[in-house]
Amino acid sequence: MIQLSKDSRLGDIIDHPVGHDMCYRLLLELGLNPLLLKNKLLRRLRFRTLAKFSRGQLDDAFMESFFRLLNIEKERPVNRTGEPTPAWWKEATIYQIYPRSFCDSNADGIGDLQGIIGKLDDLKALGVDALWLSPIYRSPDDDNGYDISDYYDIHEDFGTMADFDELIAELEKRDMRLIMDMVLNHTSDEHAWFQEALRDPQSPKRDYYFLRDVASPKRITDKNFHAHGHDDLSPPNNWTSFFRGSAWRYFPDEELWGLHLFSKKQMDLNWESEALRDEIMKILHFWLEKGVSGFRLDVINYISKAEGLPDGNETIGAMLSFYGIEHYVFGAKLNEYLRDMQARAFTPYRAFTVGECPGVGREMSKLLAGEERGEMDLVFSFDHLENPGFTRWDDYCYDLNYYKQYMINEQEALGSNHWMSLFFENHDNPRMISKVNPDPSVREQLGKLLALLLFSMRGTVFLYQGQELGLVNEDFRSMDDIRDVESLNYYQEKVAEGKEEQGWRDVMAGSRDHARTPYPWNDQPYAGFSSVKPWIESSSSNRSNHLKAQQADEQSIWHFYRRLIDIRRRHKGLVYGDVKFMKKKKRHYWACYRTYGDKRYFIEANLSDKPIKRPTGKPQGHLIISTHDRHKRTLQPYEASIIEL
Ligand code: ISL
Ligand code: CA
Repeated sequence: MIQLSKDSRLGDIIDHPVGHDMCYRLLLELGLNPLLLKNKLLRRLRFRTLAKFSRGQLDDAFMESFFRLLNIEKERPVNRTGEPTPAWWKEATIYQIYPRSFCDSNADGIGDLQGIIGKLDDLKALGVDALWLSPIYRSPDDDNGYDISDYYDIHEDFGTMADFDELIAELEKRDMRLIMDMVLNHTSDEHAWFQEALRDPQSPKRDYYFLRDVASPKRITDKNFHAHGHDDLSPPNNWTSFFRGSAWRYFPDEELWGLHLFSKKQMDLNWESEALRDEIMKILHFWLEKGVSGFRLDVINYISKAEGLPDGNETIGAMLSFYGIEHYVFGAKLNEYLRDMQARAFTPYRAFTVGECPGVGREMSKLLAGEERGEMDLVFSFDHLENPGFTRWDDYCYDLNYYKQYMINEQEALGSNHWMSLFFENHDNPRMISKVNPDPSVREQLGKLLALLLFSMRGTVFLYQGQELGLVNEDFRSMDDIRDVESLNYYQEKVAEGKEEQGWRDVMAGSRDHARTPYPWNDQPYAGFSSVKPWIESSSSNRSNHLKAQQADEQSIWHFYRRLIDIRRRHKGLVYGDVKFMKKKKRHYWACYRTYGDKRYFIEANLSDKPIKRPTGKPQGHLIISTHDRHKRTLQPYEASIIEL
């Protein structure tokens, strides 16, 4: 295997899986079109020539970090041809529930397990096959359950283990499955392991975390660190947290630094520890024994950190606004750790796994979830959620033409041994309709278009609660309405920089709370979510689009989703069929064929809010589903349909 270096041609770098995905991200970050990766002239350039034009940005230190990251990975993905192997999770529609905000059964303003159990018939009526629950384990809720303090117990706000067992049984009765959210990159600082590790220098648990003593010579580069009042001390390296500030928290009593990539109460676990990995296997077995069908693995690509925890590169840090990421985004032992879990926990139970992998793109996903790899089944990657040049905090209108280009790129480059996760929403992102076009008069049309685009591609569809109602972003009035630790910290940082107004605008654009407000069930107070004031409140526009009204209206977004799920169940060609896009360059026009055995489908859509001419004339065939009931020569704004040929 050749080592890549600054003398390599860009083409060779792009043909490397990590090189490809990193260059893709880099272009997005720079606001450039990722299609550039296919440019023949560019592919022939040597990296150092490119670096020369970067006005010193891509300096030697940058190149060293960049190529170190690339050269860790020695393997190349393989693309198989032929038909994909059938699997239940490829055909399934998986529905994500954010338990705090789904349904409150005991009038404390917080959603819970009995609330979910009471609504299973509605979910069955929609047609979903499996539920993915955001974490329901014991937690002090610094990050709403993504900070687990006991992996073997249910959060008291959500109920008891008996409620959980009842949920499993009720799901089984309805032929539905359960997928648990498993957070293994970090635990809460209140977890017994961490408490013991902190208190007792002799404890083997000390090795479960990254705890370092004060006598570290390195200086922090993060300007906000000083705002936290540790002026005289320096953390072990310059890594920063995704939730702002240094990634190191100082424990004054013990004179120790602890690493946390997320909030300061989410302490990173050290996977080098074999004893820790054994504990993790036990946890996985415990839930598999209870009858769960699989796991969504939280930030699983971050679990392998570079030896010695070296400083992050300044250029990469400045570019991504996170320092140190190159030292854990795709660590040297990641594949090994995943295979270990697969062999010891998932395979024996035939469990399904989807790994949440921020920063991982198409080619790295093939290494993490290729059928022959023995690691995971699926990956969530996020390169499609924002347009090039924008981040989640930016207030802009998402151009669906980028999504089209992204999907063409993905669907045409995957082998039959690869499978894609299809999603627009989750608990970490604003609502997709609002991102694309916040005009309330197009909400229904646009909601249906997005639904049809999801269900007509090759991959597994994941829905997030409320997406099937076409919910939109909230009109929060002030920071008092915001609950999320990420938004709160982000805003604090802006205030400290004297950019209060900017902070509020950014939070309104990107806050994760937009997706975390109560599910609207009916026209009762609080939309039937609870009989008391909920822990976070939603706007009247979302409350009025409640489930009950949509179930009563055959034309609603909810019925449109219900029909799509049903169609996908009856037409396996829409799941497994080969994908071929047409008229790729025609702006706003989406057209593709799906072929499976002797079945053929044509999917056509208008991605814009203006009518466009059908380039091919009116398609012939049997209309399976359409956002508009009559086919005309022009495609109406956001019109979309599936035709069986
Ligand atoms: O980009 C992000 C932070 O800047 C978020 O979208 C998110 O933190 C990231 O994708 C990782 O998400 C997962 O792990 C976090 C948790 O807060 C998220 O809710 C979870 O989905 C830490 O456990
Ligand atoms: Ca409750």
